[in-house]
Amino acid sequence: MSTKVSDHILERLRAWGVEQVFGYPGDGINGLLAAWGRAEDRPRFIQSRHEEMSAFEAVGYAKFGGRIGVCAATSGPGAIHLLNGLYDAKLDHVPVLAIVGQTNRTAMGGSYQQEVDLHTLYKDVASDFVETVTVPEQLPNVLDRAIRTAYARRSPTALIIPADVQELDYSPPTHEFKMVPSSLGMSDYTATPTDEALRRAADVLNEGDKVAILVGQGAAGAVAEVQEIAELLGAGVAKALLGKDALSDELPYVTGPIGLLGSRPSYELMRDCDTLLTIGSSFPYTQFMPDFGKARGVQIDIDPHMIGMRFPYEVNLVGDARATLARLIPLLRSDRGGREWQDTVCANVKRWHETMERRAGLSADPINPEYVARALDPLLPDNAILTSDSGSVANWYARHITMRPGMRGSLSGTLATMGPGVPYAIGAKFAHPDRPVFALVGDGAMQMNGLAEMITAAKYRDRWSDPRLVVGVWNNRDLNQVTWEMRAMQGAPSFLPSQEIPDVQYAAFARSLGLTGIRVEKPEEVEAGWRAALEADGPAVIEFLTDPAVPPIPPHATWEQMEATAASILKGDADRGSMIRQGLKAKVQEFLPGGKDKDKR
Ligand SMILES: Cc1ncc(C[n+]2csc(CCOP(=O)(O)OP(=O)(O)O)c2C)c(N)n1
Ligand SMILES: [Mg+2]
Repeated sequence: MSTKVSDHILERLRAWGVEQVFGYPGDGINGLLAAWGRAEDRPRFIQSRHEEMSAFEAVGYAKFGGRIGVCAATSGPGAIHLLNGLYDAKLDHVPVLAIVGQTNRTAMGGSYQQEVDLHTLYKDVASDFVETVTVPEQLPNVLDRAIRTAYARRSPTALIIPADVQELDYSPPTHEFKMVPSSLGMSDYTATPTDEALRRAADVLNEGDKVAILVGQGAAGAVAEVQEIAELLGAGVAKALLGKDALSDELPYVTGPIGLLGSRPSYELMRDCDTLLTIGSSFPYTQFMPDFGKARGVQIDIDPHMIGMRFPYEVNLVGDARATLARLIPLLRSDRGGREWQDTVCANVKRWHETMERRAGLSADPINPEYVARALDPLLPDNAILTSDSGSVANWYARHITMRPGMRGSLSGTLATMGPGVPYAIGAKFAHPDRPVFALVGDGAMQMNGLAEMITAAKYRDRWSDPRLVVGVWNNRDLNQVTWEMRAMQGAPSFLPSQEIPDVQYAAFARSLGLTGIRVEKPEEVEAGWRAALEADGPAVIEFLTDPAVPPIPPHATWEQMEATAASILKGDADRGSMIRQGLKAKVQEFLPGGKDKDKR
């Protein structure tokens, strides 16, 4: 039997170690689907409910698995549906390959059924590599390059394969003019800066008395080195959200998240430091970094395209975080004096944890959303993987979940799209079938994507050796993050037609799929609810009726404001009913996310 182009593609994916492709069928990839049948489903075809979910699953798989995620979709509408997930990969720097169909070559340019100019459509999202296969001899090169480029640039790449090309007999490139043969694989490699640049960086750091370190996902491979340099410099360490799992929250000098969803000690760390060392982060919000002129800066980043922005750094070290820190550390002086700066940071961190605990302990109507996250925190197994959706739940994930060594967590950090919570978790289950996975999701995101994707979780539950896939839903009947943003920025009352959402029976829906479904309506049932979800023998949805009146207070609110306003709002002192209708009183509005005091230090 001859090998068709489609057979060759699957064979080559297997040769690259690709174990599954997250996809959705359509006649634009019928040739490939037939090849999948001939190949006995190797790599395995994982069917979602929507191509955007396939892309998110590939992103989740790549984020947690540390290897390329592959997704596939038909021409036209299928390829269009992939886009948001591919942009998520692009903005968070994740290697993903998209394979999409196209109409037959004879129909191209004929305004044919489902014909979309995919090369143009994908030109931006897959700007590092997008190619249309028109003859068999382009393979394997274009596939190999798409994979190598995705790894090298940590970005999405795309192959467009017309339906009729998939059906052609495969013939490899020959040893001739205008042929481009290719080979498999590439070695690991390590980028490091020059000695001279390292010395300049060491000079800046050695002269600093109050050092702040900011880590992002690029620091994840350098845990020991980040700890060593933080201790050597007597520094505090703040974490961008994508770097939440890069360093343990149990270290006393780790100030936790930074930015609008961040912590007060991170805010103070940046406000009061005299030196900033950023490692593997392109955290975008300059206003949460030190004032210009107040602190000197050094940045370490693997990507010369991304370095040197956001803050006027004096030294921009291009290199792998671990290798660079290993060479930088010996250049730092070990005779630093007092530890007052780090002691202050540690005291602030302690105070923050106490404040957070008190905020979570306040009663609400019916359940305080902060408490839901806080109650889960101690129940999380050491090897837990967490995903968070976009929405107010990301605040609670950022502030109440304690990352311990070995735990993993991620969210759509840069695109901040709604909807990846559940599909990321499914991708994580395929990357680590033996680990428990938790998705923290708002009701809006659950209605947008999560509910349908529970069908996918039910379909594949038997593939996962650890049955635990716990989806927690904050059911506040509101698109709450935006409601608060409107109140803060526009001083506007909540515009109910856009903000209110229906109360859906998430747990009952899960049960209708044969999954565990738990609805928690009272605070005293929260902890037992989480425990029951953890003991389920398969995927579980646990929904909590939470109070939309709890504000996601930003980190620059003073300690007093944090305690007082939450308490007064929850007690009803702030005229809660009219607050919901008329927007917040000016006093509270002052420090809401984006409110008029946002830059006040
Ligand atoms: C695709 C997409 N659409 C809209 C938004 C804007 N947005 C950000 S958070 C949010 C509300 C999310 O609501 P929900 O999931 O219920 O979470 P909550 O904030 O209520 O906890 C919206 C609409 C977005 N980030 N992504
Ligand atoms: Mg909501």
